[in-house]
Amino acid sequence: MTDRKTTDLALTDDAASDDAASDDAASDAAASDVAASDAAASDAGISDDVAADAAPTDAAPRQRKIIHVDMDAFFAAVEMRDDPALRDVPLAVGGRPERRGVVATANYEARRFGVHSAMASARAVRLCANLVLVPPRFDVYRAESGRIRNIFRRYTDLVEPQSLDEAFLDVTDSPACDGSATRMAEQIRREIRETTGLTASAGVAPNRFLAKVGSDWNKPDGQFVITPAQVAAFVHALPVGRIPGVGRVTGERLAGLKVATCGDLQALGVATLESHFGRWGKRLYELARGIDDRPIVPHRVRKQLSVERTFDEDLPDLDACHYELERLHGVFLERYQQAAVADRVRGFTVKLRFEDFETTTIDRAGLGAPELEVFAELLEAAWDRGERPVRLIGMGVRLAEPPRVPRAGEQFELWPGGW
Ligand code: TTP
Ligand code: MG
Ligand code: MG
Repeated sequence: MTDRKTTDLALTDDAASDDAASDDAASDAAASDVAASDAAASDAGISDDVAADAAPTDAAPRQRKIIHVDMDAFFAAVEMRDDPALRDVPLAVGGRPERRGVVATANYEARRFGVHSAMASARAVRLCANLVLVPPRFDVYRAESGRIRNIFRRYTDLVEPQSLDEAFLDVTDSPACDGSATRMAEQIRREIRETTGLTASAGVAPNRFLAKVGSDWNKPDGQFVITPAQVAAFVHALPVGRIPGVGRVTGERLAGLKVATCGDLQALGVATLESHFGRWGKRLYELARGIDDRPIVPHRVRKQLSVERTFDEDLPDLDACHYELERLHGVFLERYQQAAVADRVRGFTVKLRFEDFETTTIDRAGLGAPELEVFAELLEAAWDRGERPVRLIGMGVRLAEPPRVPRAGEQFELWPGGW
């Protein structure tokens, strides 16, 4: 373990950026339930006529196929993979109890004792006397996260990561697996297991909401498919607590309105729901009917990975540049390992900016490891172009697109009927 302060900070950061995290945290802090709901409502971007448009009629415009993939007990599973001694014990990853740490996650064994994410570690240790608590290793989780994202991108460009351990994929137009989203989800989970040694669960459905619910349905190491034909029956019986963003506070308010399932929720008009829950009420109205038109908004695929540094004082000669290049290389390697892009490297670059701001970049095609030697040669070539003091050095690798999964069948239907 390095510096506790840094680790705890990072832990907070990560939890804050995670939808699921804010929802879970609601069980400990009532106020965050409302925050989670608001967040869910405000990013909806739903136009006013959605409810009318998206009703499941024959005229429905186009049926999307969305997969939500979520790793099982992610941080804990990584720790169990890397240390056999942790495999058969109740395990939590988090901050130390005596430092007011919180649990980031717990393995399934520890969950049986009631240990869960966002719980104070001190409480977790009281609930489970044999609990083994290990500090998080974010660099490793980030690297694994990069590897699973590379797998997702083999299936579609429309990948929207939600946190380190989960992402939405819009595979409506993906030709993989003959267009079967069910088989894509199975294959993605298999590839994740083969690549990382970790298990993932998936939900397959016509929209984000149902795909997200689906990925939780058969956890761990399972998947659940909700076809368009099954949506109405599925939501009718779905407990409202399963709606992402509905935590303890909203759940209790709904219980006060005699609402336990989405079927019950359907009995309430949009005006009633808006009077109780504001904008979030409109969204609840739609979700209760299995309607969610929010698109999958992809993160751009990385085309290059580089680091650069501007110096307080210009570097006077080539020797000074070599010295700084070596230091920068250390920083670069750290980023490079976290990004998990080794199999996509297609070239190496060095950039120099001279004292007069003239900038030159040298790029050499090549595969393989980004060794210091390669960059040192490029540095010399770049230096020769200016031969004067240097104010900035940059170095990096050029990356290829992630390879696509080849089509399974010879024919690609644009509107495949099967799931
Ligand atoms: P989750 O996907 O919510 O949980 P999980 O993967 O541990 O377990 P599950 O099998 O139920 O999906 O979160 C992913 C990771 O994010 C989790 O391993 C640790 C981290 N995290 C936090 O740091 N704080 C939190 O409050 C939550 C919910 C997660
Ligand atoms: Mg998970
Ligand atoms: Mg998750």
